[in-house]
Amino acid sequence: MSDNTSITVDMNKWAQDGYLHLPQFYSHAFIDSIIENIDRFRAEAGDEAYDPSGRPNRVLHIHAGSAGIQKALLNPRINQVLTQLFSAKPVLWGSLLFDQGSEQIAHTDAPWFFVEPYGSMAGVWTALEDVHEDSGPLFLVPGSHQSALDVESALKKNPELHAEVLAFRAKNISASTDPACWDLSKRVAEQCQLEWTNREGRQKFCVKKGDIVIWHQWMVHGGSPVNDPSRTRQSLISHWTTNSSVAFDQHNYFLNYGRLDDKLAMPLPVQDTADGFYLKQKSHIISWVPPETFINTVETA
Ligand SMILES: O=C(O)CCC(=O)C(=O)O
Ligand SMILES: [Fe+2]
Repeated sequence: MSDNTSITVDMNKWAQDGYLHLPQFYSHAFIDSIIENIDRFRAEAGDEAYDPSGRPNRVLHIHAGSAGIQKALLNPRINQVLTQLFSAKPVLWGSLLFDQGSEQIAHTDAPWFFVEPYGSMAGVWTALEDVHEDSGPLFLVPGSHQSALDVESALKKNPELHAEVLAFRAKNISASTDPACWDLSKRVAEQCQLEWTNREGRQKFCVKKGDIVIWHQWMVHGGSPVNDPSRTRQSLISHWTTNSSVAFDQHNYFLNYGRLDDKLAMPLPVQDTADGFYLKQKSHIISWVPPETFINTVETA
């Protein structure tokens, strides 16, 4: 932990730009202790932690398999910052570890971690090393969080798909318990993705080891192209919500938009500990190929 001094965040900047870059939020010693825990996790996982060329694979929810990383993510400094941004207690939803640039297309996280009220979910990007401009830096579109997605408007651009969705909606059922509609929700997600893919106004973040970047639920963001594949871009991302947010899974988000009520809410497996709140998760080593969109998992077992 860097120190325990109190931090006051710039709420005006957060409201206007939808992100905060906090330089040297963590000391190098703190980051090095995270890296030691990552090395230990990979050593215990063995070959599975690496792709055939020997590159470290990505890890989804590494904190669930490493008590040291879990403690690091639930540290009091980030807790203090997120409590201010949310005006509520933060809950660690999940984490994502990258050894190299993600090259993830421009997207927002909100549909995959959909919570109400607006703004009660955020991503925190922690630089585990200095980011080189050719390594595929994180990019954000400042201010883009001000326009949350309107699924209905996006669907009106594809009348055939819209008609299929209206037929589903006529059934008046929850989409999360009806696997037969998941392909439809995926196609709606792909249609909605077009709203972000070519979004202009990107700002790249060639930040330093120990810096963090926090983005709002509706911030358009992604990974820039990796110009030099020999470079690493080690980063640990955590996604957060609050203990007073109401969550809905992505299928209901995409198909039952405009009528998400308590009956459709998704109970979150929130664990309440002395270090803070987190969702019960399992760690997964995932393939190197960049997924088209971030895949959300909630362990309900
Ligand atoms: O690190 C990146 O390149 C993007 C990561 C991202 O989109 C996320 O974790 O939500
Ligand atoms: Fe994302």
